[in-house]
Amino acid sequence: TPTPTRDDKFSFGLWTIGWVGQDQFGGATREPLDVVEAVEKLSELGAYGLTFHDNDLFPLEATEAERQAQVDRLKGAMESTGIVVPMVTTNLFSHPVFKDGGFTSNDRSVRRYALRKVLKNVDLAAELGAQTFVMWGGREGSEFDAAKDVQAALARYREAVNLLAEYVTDRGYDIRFAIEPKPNEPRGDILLPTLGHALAFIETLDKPELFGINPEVGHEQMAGLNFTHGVAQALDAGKLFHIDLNGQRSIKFDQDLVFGHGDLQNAFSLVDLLEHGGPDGGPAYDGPRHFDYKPSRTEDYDGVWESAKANMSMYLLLKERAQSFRADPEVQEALAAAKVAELREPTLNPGEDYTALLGDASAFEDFDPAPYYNGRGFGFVRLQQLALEHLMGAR
Ligand code: GLT
Ligand code: MN
Ligand code: MN
Ligand code: MN
Repeated sequence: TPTPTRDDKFSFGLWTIGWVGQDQFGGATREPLDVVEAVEKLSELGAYGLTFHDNDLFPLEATEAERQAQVDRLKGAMESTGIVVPMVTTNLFSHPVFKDGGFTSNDRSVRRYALRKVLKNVDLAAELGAQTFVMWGGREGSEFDAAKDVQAALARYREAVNLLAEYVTDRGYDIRFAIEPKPNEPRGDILLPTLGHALAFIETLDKPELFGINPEVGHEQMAGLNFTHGVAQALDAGKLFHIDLNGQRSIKFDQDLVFGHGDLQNAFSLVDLLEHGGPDGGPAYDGPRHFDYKPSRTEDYDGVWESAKANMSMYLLLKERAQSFRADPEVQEALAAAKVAELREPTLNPGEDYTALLGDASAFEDFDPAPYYNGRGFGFVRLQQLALEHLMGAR
């Protein structure tokens, strides 16, 4: 399998490799992981970045001195390994104070506390050189319709993130925000449940240019959606600021499997899009390839590091498979037969308006739709078969 290098821009959340295996039904199966060891190990495996929540690094109750000691230990490990922190995020979901959310809790004092917690962590993000600040509002939501005024909650969400945008602008921080959608879990229903909801919300903000999204493979797939399609729409909107790669098998609880260990076909089309979906067939996204997965609680630390490697291997193998797919002359011929490139051609002629279209008899009066019945197939299934043969290494 291919060896990852720093140029591949692979990053991991400290909460991923550091997940000790606690779940709804059982306790931890592993000892906590120290941040210095995490950084050293990731560096050794070929990753380039580490990301974290404030409380992955130090507990919410930490004193200033305890907090600083952990920040200094992380900085030391970054210096000695060259590992960077491309993204930072804030935990507004674990502590009981956030049981009804942070920015959108019905309790105003909780909302003010959440804002102060995030502002403090934005300073840390800037100090560590992070350019993206992720906001996953896992507790922003409800279980009971009557208990949450959703329009008011969205207004408070907007108020909060507008303040953050003003803050980074005034401080001169080179930071953009990425909203991470999820449909449910831990809340029964989470606000901004899909990337489409988040994209629409962003357009209502004071400084929409500072906001994009951090879509996660599993979160869209939990809602039964096609992740590759969603990412393509985010790219179309110029809003793919960051990405959470992992695996999910169908509509069920958030599995956070290794990337590619869920819907493999969709992972293939995703890597193909990220690597070859640009206008000239080059990369369409140049940000971190960030893994947000959970090493199975059945594993010991050898298994944790195996699973970290597996994420990077899957990405690189899929990239290699996508290259072989694109380079195959038979595929190129099938793509042409399927008119895939023809969709890039504008439907109207240059300068053509509706009057000209109405005057074009070839578009309607002389156009014969009949041959499309029982003829003029697109050959999409043949193309899909070729894609799967490449994916399986049969070509
Ligand atoms: C949490 C969540 C992830 C988010 C993290 C960022 S926290 O683990 O399940 O999907 O990306 O807040
Ligand atoms: Mn998830
Ligand atoms: Mn998760
Ligand atoms: Mn995530």
